[in-house]
Amino acid sequence: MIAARDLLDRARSGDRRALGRLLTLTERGDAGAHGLDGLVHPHARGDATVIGVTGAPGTGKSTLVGHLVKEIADAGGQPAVLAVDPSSPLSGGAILGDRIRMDGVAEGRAFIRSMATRGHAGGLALAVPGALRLFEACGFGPLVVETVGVGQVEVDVTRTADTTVVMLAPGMGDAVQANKSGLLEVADVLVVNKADRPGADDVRRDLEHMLDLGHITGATQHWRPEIIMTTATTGEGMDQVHQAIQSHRAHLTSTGGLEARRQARIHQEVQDRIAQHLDAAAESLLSTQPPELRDALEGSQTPAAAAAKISKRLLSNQP
Ligand SMILES: Nc1nc2c(ncn2[C@@H]2O[C@H](COP(=O)(O)OP(=O)(O)O)[C@@H](O)[C@H]2O)c(=O)[nH]1
Ligand SMILES: [Mg+2]
Repeated sequence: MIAARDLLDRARSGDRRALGRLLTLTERGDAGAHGLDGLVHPHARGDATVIGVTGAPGTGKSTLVGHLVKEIADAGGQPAVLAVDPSSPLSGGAILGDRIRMDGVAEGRAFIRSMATRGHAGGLALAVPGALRLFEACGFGPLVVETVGVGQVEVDVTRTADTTVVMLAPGMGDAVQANKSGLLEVADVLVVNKADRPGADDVRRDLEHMLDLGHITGATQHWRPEIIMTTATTGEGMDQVHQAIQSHRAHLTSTGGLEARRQARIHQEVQDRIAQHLDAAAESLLSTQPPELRDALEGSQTPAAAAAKISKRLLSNQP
């Protein structure tokens, strides 16, 4: 095993295989053990733009991201993409398909990495910020994160992007449903993809209606997300998406929102890491078969009461 420091030096001088190996460490949750975080920190100040792209499976996220990174590269950026699809039972295969589809469009103009979270608790929440920092340390930016818009962790990941693009498409669950699941709440830019399909205008109308009625609220209440119709397969509307992302960023810059999002990102990661530490501590304490656990197992105490006592002990740091 080459030392993390050497790998990072190589990755920073453009060695993509070295970067790939560091991303694998991060994905497995092994970055801490190799001291990678500390090595990366001086090179990643959190200045890289982060763009989230989220939506139901099949709405066309990967296809759109492929075009988007081309727009970014044309404008002089060095895009990197993190594609996450933890919901897929066929993760490996589906993710590989994602990358091929994206790369086909992006024509090799971006560093694209797909991430499987291998099911470990909190894996995604911790691996994503680590990977983004690695990208930034290697000179990439803007950074694009594609996540499936289902589940709290995925929504949290996009909530902390500078700009979040939420994608819908006709026939992929309606706008009202997406709103109920909290997906629209994180939208800074709304994209109705598959404009070549029947029903796309209905989706747009529903969205307009919900925006008019103020039914889409949350972090974005001082910003009305633009609705853009796209056909990702042909690239139609991609320049408008890129434009809308830039307008949103300009808005954030002028209102101080950019700094707020950066802080939200750090806050979220600290919270997620605390949860991980507490989880590990609980597991290790339970493995010693404490009396409260035995009482709960024998039925002389409720699981809730046992948990409350053990937690108190854990948090007061008196094992
Ligand atoms: N008709 C049509 N199909 C599209 C469009 N965008 C994507 N697709 C197709 O929809 C499928 C899912 O696309 P993909 O980008 O993988 O969606 P993701 O799961 O959201 O990443 C693929 O077969 C795409 O070729 C579009 O604008 N119109
Ligand atoms: Mg995809």
